[in-house]
Amino acid sequence: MIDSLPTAPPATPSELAALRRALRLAARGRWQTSPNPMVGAVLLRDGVAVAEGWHRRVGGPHAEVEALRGVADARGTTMCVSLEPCAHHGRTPPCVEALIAAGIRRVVACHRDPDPRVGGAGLARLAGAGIEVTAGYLVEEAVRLNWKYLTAKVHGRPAVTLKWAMSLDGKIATRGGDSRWISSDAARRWALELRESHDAIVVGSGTVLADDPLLTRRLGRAAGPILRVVLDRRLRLPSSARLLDEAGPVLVYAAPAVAPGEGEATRAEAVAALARRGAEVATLPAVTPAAVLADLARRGVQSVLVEGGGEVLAAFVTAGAFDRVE
Ligand code: AOF
Ligand code: ZN
Repeated sequence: MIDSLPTAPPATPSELAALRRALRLAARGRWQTSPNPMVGAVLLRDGVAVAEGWHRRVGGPHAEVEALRGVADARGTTMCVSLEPCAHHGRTPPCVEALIAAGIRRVVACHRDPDPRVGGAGLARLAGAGIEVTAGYLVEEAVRLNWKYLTAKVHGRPAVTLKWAMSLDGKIATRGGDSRWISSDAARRWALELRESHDAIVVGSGTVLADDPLLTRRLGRAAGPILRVVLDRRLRLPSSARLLDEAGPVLVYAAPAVAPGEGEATRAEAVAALARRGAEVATLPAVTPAAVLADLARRGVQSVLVEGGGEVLAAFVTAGAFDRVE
């Protein structure tokens, strides 16, 4: 759709600088915006910044609206924004209407929004209202910033990061099977940062049985607790697991009973015991990376950190179901 927009003068050096500033502002929303994107905006009058804003948290005003609030009269100004302005009624009204009503003269954006509710319609609506529109700047930087949001929107599944600690000889646990303490303090801190920046953490039940981990956030950056997901085909997760003591949602993916009647009573008991401890058990025909990611996407999860163990990591690698390895 960008291709069909009327041609407008390309971004000037001051507009490019404003976009760079907008990207830095956008990053301030880190930890608080998921599942929404990080977005920043700078308003220019005659090439000089007169207001700026960013999307602070999901559900809050969009970056463009925050910037508009900084001036009494926005007529004739240029809005430089790191993402195509939205055209839909979501948690907030469409930004394109606010921009048109404010009398903006020109909009410069990094790239199109792959959200199917926007998808070029925002830029088209602005152009249709006689506003100069140009896009396609600092795209690499903008994509790097919002890679989780963009992956989720473009592929219809959460963005996946695989993380493990490995010794120089390729081992992920000590001889005694301890996989918790083979890395340094600095590496463990980095691993905790990853928990702050992903919506969900995924482990296999083998890891829970071996390490009895908490899988919680500890750095206090993200707004709430992380969704803890246990892949547990045979429902082996004990209701005494320490992770069930911690506040925050726990989701267990299990396979159905093997054959009709077989182990149904013990299965129902295990489900009930986990439910009493606040965990939800979801049954999937097969507990595969693809099935798990599809279900998580339906639940609005935008990003997933897979922490192990070896079998779970191997399943995601074999399925090609990952975007990043840490
Ligand atoms: C944001 N912040 O600054 C911009 C967004 O649920 P809503 O109403 O907040 O809408 C979310 C969608 O709005 C998001 O998926 C994206 O398409 C669009 N733009 N979102 O959270 C912003 N500009
Ligand atoms: Zn918007």
